[in-house]
Amino acid sequence: MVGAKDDVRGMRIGLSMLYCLGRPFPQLLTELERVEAGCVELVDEGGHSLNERRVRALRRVIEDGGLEVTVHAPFVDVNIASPVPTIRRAVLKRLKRSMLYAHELGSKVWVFHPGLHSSIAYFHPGLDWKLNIQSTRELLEAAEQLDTKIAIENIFDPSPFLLKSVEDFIRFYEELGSDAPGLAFDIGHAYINRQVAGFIERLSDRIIHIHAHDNDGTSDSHKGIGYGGIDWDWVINALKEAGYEGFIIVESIEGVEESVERLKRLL
Ligand SMILES: [Mn+2]
Repeated sequence: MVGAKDDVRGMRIGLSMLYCLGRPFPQLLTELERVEAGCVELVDEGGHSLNERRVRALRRVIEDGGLEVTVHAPFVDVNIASPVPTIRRAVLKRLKRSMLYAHELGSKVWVFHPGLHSSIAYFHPGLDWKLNIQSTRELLEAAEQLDTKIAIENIFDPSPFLLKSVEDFIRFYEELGSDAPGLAFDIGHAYINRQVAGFIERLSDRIIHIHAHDNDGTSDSHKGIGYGGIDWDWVINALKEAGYEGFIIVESIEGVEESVERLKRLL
């Protein structure tokens, strides 16, 4: 295991490497060497997809920098609620491999997206919801074996994702009970849904991870903190009052250094 101790309390800023996903992998390593945050979220996708060799290279940089790490699971063409059994099996296999790499990196949290409604959802009401629950249980089982914390992220409306609103998550957690993944609360997505306060008020006990990025309330533009309509003073205070302890990962794709600085000042 690499990275710092688990028992650090309070809110800590991290930086998602999403902003440099378009750059070649060696540049990710260079970028990690100069990150001004104690934690980084690696994106296991596209040109930065994890493999054994990359995990070894990343471990060296992470250890040298004394960085804490979280991992964002693959998300391209990933639908854990796919009604096609071969696809769902392939998706879960890919996700479990990602979870294993995350474990090897000493990742504190592994974040994944909920399943999506398929184009045959109309003909099989409830099937996608059921498969989403089933796959989540399977991922939880894998996570328990690795002793890894996993968190499912809220997406925004309109989109075919199964978990977007506060109400979706309340139903999801009612069905799963205590054996459930944590909530990776994405503030930018919740803002598009007009439910930032709702998530904090009604689901704060489930939030174990946070993504922070800004937008104008209509499109998921992942702007820098302060470049959209989100009232960050209010959000950070509400999270403090709710007793949130964990990472708050800047997931902007522009102005990332400034965003990290702005959030640091608010904590
Ligand atoms: Mn996010």
